[in-house]
Amino acid sequence: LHEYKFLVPAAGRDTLNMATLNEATNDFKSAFLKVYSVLKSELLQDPAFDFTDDSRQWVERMLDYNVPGGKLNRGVSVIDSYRLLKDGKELTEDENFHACTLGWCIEWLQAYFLVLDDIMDNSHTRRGQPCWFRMPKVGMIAVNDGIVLRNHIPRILKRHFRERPYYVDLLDLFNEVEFQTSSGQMIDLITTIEGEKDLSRYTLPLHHRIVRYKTSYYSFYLPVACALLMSGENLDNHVDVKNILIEMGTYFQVQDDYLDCFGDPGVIGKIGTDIEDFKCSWLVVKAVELSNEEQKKLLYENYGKADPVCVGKVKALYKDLDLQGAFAEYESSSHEKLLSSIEAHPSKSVQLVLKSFLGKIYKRQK
Ligand code: GPP
Ligand code: MG
Ligand code: MG
Ligand code: MG
Repeated sequence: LHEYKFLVPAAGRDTLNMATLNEATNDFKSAFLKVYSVLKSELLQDPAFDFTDDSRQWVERMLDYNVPGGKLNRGVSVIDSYRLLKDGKELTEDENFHACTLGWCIEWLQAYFLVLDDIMDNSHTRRGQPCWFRMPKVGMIAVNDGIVLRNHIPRILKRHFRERPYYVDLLDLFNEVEFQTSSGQMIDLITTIEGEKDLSRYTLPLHHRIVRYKTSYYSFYLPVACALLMSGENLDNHVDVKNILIEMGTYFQVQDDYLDCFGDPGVIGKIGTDIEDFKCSWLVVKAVELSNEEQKKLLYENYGKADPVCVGKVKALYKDLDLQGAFAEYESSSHEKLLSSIEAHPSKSVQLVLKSFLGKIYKRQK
């Protein structure tokens, strides 16, 4: 267990150069990945199911394909946040293992959402490889794999947190957040119903509502809420932190929408489908807002079509409208607003938690 220890003492961080920091982050990720192996082997020996060799192999391959291959930002944020809440004091091996375990529960949740989201969005690639449902022999078995991933979370929590005073709160937190995410996903999907497509409904308030629910709660609030629960905090006392994290999640999803069109697929690991899917993306909301009558007509005629020619016309319009410029403006003003709400928070350690999270995503390319 000693390998899970943090390699960079909090106090020394500012004086370290980027190379050392990156190295430390990599070492940390490899320690975090060791906890993944522990959790995976526990699940593969779960006494509640009589595994055959085939079924055990299926689950193992499915987990390795879908759980550990992302940026791991959400998972790692639990440990970072917990340490900051402990004023940078070194974590015990037990604290470190448990924070990593909660981090992995979030990564499991993310894997479950992504496996299903890629089916719903008819996507092709994810994390630089084909979407799971596109793999030979997988297809719609991926739907059940999503359900299996989802069910692993309470099994991990039960094994490692059952005896803790905040166990019920933890279960409740995961349930609440999953409900909010699936509700957000629902509004993301029902705005695109065939025959009811209407770009004039795509406004910033609708966009904000979709992304708040489908992304912010599970990606931003959940990691920090897990760290708060581990620190013995009552989440009812941290509504202000939650609100800042929700705004940060909105900013993150605007970046996701932007990268869907303007990102490098080689870097983001996925090929965008928002234009084809008639998604209420930040880009199309901005395009509707900035278009003249002629441009609006072009948008209405070409948005939401699978034909690459139509997609190309929409992308060309985005460039004509200088949505790259509009995004750069949004990015800096949103960053400033977030920083000032963070600095208004009374607790220095909470400020550090929020700033470190924001620092990880500001101007991200993937
Ligand atoms: C991201 O939307 C939202 C999710 C991954 C939540 C999915 C929720 C479910 C209940 C399945 P997105 O489609 O823009 O993400 P990406 O661009 O990564 O496909
Ligand atoms: Mg998607
Ligand atoms: Mg989606
Ligand atoms: Mg997206």
